[in-house]
Amino acid sequence: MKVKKFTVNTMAEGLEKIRKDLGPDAMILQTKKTKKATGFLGLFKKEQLEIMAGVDPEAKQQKSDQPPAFQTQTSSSELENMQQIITQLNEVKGLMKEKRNNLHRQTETVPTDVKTMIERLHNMELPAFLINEMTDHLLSRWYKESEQLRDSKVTEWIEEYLTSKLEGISFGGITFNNKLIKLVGPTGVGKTTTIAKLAAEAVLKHKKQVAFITTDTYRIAAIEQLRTYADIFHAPLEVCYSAEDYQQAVEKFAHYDVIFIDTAGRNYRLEENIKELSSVTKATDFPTETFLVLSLTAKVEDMKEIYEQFTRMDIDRFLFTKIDETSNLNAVGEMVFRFQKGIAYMTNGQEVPEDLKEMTKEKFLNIVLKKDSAYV
Ligand SMILES: Nc1nc2c(ncn2[C@@H]2O[C@H](COP(=O)(O)OP(=O)(O)O)[C@@H](O)[C@H]2O)c(=O)[nH]1
Ligand SMILES: [Mg+2]
Repeated sequence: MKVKKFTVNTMAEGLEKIRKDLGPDAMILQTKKTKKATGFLGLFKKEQLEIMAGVDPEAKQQKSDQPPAFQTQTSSSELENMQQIITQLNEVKGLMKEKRNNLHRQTETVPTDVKTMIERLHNMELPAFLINEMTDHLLSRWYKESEQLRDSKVTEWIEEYLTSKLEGISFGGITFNNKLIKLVGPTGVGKTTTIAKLAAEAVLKHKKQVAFITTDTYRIAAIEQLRTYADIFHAPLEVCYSAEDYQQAVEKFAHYDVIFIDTAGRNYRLEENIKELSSVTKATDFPTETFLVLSLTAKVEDMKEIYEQFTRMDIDRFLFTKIDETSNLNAVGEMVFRFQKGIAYMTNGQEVPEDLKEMTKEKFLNIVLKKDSAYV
């Protein structure tokens, strides 16, 4: 048997050393307390532990499946030391508990501010990913600036953050930089009605010459609806059944300032319908702006799905309709922040041309922040 003496300060330290030196099969043979002189001229005596431990290499080979010797050889002084360790551990636990209580007290007193911020964010009913982002941002700003937060300050910080998120996202009405203005979206959202409103704005306000193209050849009534508007503006209309028709019509209207393109509302959950739409209204040499028209009476989950279906059409911006038919505009913020696309217009009624509101970043933020008279 190999035997060794260990002089240590605690039982835990002893067990560690024995295990390291003699391996896991070591047995404690004896423990005793000693006093060691420390300090200046050895005036102070420090209590230490002396542990005799050993290991039998042969026994290890014979009974390799027995539990470690530490568990079987427990002397009374060892028990006493174990008791000491347990007492020490309990002391540490007590300290930790006290610390936890202190921390708890701190969070209780500190953030009425933080509570205000988080409540504000949740009341805004923005998408969860944005609330999480904003909570992190506001908390770190609050820690850094350690400012006494008034409610107005919270609003200011939220506004600043959202404004920074909108950098590079374009809002506002038609610029007339693009000759082709294409409206796509599901059936009945108000594409044709909105085209009439946009054309009125172009003709009456900006004195532009306009022409119309429709690819909605599935319903006679849809063609007649657009023809009525075209007649009012003394503008030409071409009905296109194929990609060739479409190319020819665009070339025919090349000298007009703006060509409005109305598209069919079909079941866009069917991918082939989107494929067909994109192949008929293929890119031309003229710059085109494509608006995805969405009705605010739809559920936001459906809007997200529609957006995904229409990505093939290279959506530039949103155009939201029927704000007059809902009191819940949460979808507006959700769609813009999620898909990083701005809004050109919102429409708030069936009247042509008046029920059309151009959307600026400021107006959009007012909607998100739920300020009064946000969209007028
Ligand atoms: N309340 C309300 N109705 C609208 C608005 N825009 C369009 N509509 C109506 O929605 C219906 C469908 O419009 P239409 O332009 O034919 O939709 P399209 O199928 O997308 O071309 C019509 O009755 C429109 O008058 C709006 O902003 N508010
Ligand atoms: Mg239509």
